[in-house]
Amino acid sequence: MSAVPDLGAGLSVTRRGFLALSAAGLAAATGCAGGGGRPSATPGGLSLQPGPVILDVAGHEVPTWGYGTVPGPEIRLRAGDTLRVRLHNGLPEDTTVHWHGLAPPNGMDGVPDVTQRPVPPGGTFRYEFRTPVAGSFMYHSHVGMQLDRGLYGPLIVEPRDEPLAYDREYTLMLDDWADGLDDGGDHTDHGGLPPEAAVDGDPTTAVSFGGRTYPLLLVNGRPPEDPPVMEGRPGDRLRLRVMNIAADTGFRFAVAGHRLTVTHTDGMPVEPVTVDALRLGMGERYDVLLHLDQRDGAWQVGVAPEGRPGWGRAVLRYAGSPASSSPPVTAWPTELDGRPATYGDLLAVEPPELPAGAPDRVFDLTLQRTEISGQSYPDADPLTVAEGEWVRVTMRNTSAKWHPMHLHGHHFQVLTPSGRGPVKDTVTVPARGGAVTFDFLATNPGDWLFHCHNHHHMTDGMVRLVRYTSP
Ligand SMILES: [Cu+2]
Repeated sequence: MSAVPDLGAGLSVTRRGFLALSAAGLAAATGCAGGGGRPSATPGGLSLQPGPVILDVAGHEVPTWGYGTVPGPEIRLRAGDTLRVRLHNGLPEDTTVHWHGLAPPNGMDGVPDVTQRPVPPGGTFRYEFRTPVAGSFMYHSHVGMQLDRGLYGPLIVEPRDEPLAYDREYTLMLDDWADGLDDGGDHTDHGGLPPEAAVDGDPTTAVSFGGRTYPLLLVNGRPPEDPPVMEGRPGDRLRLRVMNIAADTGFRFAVAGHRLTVTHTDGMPVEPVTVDALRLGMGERYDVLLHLDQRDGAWQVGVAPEGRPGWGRAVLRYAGSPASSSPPVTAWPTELDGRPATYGDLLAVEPPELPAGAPDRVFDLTLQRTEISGQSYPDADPLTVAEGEWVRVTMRNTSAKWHPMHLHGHHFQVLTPSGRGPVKDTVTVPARGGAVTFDFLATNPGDWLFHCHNHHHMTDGMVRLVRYTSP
């Protein structure tokens, strides 16, 4: 058991601090100010040990599972490095680690019974693969609902030459948290809304991602009463890596008194666009630049769940501002009601090089309840592709829930009216007639999961395999 009394000011690292660590030859460094976990470095790489932990939720000790802390320690690499992690399973059940957003060789993808045998209690597994693509990623267990207990952490791959100028960066992992976490993580008995609860009003704005009750929303493992604090000086530019790791909750995110310049989604660069707010389905990430153009003060960083009650937050504090200036716990930044970034706003900087002509393979899928075109995994047909093909997937959502759909092992380009839609690995398909189309190049052979990142929907079978045929 390891106590996790303090994750400090969120996960932060200064440019200078990181560069110094890199110069010292460390393959990975954690930026947890205030004593969060650090992946223990061994001669062969890093060690991750999932096991029981105590999460301190505003003074309440909550027994749960984690990689030492919740979130787990930040893993930080540089593009082209090799990720080497030895997993030691300290849980009483099988586990694996999935590297969300990376495109490793199939055998390293961490999906139990698809890409590897699950690791039994007391067992070990060695993950090792190159990470050529920079970006903001996450790692998490891919067994059952283990992610929902806290088995997740941030994974940052730095570019060799950073094109963005900023003074300091913070990673914010947004999570929903149920009480009674010793019940196995399936929170269906807490009196939540029915799974397909009707949502009143305009269906294009009425958003429901999930149906369960999650009374607490956490930012970097901390409740709104004990928020992580980001600091900077007037004139600074902060880089925020905002990640939705929740099992069942979509979020809207905004910073009072400040606008957000989106530079990446799902780790992939986009033309900078300045907005009031972000909207993140589960599994999605946004990198934003935040210009500290106020003079002083402490500003609310609001995290509002979509389509259900609840509240999470962090605090942005200008250096030298007194602690007493913290905003009230529930202060609502008006920016949350402003214009959120939409996929249509985002223009890919590095779109995939698709050949001329038409896609080689087209899949038209319907998202209905928690089924994909009427099938429920594992009783579901694989989506068969061949290496080198240009594949197009269209998803039409007839259900009352938004479904954030995640493809393993590949990055895809979302089709938008601009013709230069963002490159992502997770895309939210709006409810009640919403549709999204994406294209990808089949360049990474294997059996890959394609699934809803609402983990309840996933465990209900909202999954297909993308299967490469043998030549
Ligand atoms: Cu779903």
